[in-house]
Amino acid sequence: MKQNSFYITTPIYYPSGQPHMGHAYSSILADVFARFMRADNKKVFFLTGTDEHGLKIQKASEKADLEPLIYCDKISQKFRDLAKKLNLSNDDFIRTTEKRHYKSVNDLWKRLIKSGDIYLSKYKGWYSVSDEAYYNDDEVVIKNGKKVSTFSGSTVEWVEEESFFFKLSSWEKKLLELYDRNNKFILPISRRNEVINFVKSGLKDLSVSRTSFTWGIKVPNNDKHVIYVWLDALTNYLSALNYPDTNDNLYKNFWPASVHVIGKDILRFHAIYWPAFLLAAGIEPPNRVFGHGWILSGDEKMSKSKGNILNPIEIIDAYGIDELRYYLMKEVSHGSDGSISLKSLENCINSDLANNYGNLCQRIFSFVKNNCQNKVNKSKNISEADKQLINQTNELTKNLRNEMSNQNLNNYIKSVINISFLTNKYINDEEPWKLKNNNIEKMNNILHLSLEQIAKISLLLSPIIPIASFKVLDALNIKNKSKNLSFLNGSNLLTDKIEIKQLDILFKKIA
Ligand code: ME8
Repeated sequence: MKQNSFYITTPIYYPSGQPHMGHAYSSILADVFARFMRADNKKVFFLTGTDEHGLKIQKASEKADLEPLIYCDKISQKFRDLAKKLNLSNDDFIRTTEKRHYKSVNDLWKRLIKSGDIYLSKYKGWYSVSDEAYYNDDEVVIKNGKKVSTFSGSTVEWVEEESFFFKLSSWEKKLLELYDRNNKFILPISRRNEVINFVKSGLKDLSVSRTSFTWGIKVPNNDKHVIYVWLDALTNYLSALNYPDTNDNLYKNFWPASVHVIGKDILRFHAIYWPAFLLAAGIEPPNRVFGHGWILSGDEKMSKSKGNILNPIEIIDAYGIDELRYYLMKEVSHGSDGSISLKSLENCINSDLANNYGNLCQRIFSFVKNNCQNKVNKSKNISEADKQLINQTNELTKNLRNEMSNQNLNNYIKSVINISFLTNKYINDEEPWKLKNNNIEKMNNILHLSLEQIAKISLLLSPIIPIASFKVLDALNIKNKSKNLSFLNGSNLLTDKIEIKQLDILFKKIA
């Protein structure tokens, strides 16, 4: 695994409808990891995009009465706009209808033909257009008179057609070896077990082409067939690095991917099919697949077909992007499903952002402005209370890199917000306002340490709430080249004599 570079991806989204909160969640989660690694001085490549082929998109474009590509141009743009609105720091946005992607899918297909892993036969079985997935007989039940997948609940249809097959069955042992060799290939652990049990129960060969529709990448040398949309879509992770040019710097620096962030519904494709395709093609598999849970509305997965969508754009316009990012990252437990509501969003904004971190910044910045003309000096006399706060902070920060490299973002946020809480408590206990007239040196020291704490907390929060944190760091006059996490190695952020700027209100309390 490459130590100094970090390649992270979101799923590429189906442009079959409006972007919703589930998409926002996947994207923000990946963005937080990308921003953290960048702040920790790693070379980062962060990719998102749209997945534009297959029957689902063909049907959606027919419904909209548009040519598939024109339809995709339109909806893909909405996902690009969403990426901006979510303040994603993506380095690229890939579309599977781009030339570079065709080139890469063609190459992968040819390699799989060459290795003898693809053969022509006939598919007979169930297919779900909504999941773009094949299901076995024992994965299908009748519900309200319709055949549905037990896995996703979506309608399936019977398909019989000539098809190319990928020899998935012969990769069972190699996949189990991979999960064993890299025991964090699938996180969280509960999902790893789920996948291992599925593979152990036996894998069938996978149909990887279709003949009954045309909207896809044609099979090389047989244009009756289009390539199965998942084989096409997964390859986007390579196309963005200019594969098949394996001498390209992007490919050399960033493949294998560090982590594919995805929702649990598409785990099978990423944790089984994808590494099998790659192993068969002689390409190193990614280092990790992180399968997050679903955002629920009440008890149900939020989805267009269920009509229970909280629209991310409306929420951002009403509450702010940092606010939404913080809420989703803090409140949704990343391994499991999480219910969201406006009430809990408001509570979270008030308790953590307005009353805790925001209040900490505001009270110290205005005190320093009103009592010290924005200038503060550190002294050599460190009190017991100072030492205690410094030690507690060190204790809380020592595991943060580890938490992030294992995608334990909930623990990370808990620790950082706790540092803010402890700093507020330190200020309440030390009461610098009582020292204005009799101990300026001590008062300065309390303020200096509080500002140092604010700098650390802001840097640690910057992957999650970049806008607010950077406002604070700018007001602290921290130079761009120091806006990183090297302080985690034990150095101080602020010089002994500092001058700060005015800081406007960061988070308004919601009444
Ligand atoms: O699956 N909560 O695209 P997609 C959390 N094109 N996550 C959710 C969610 C919810 N309510 N609803 C959807 C695809 N998601 C494929 C990906 S990658 C090579 C191809 C997540 O637009 C879902 O789990 O249907 C998935 O990870 C992502 O949004 C994209 O969903």
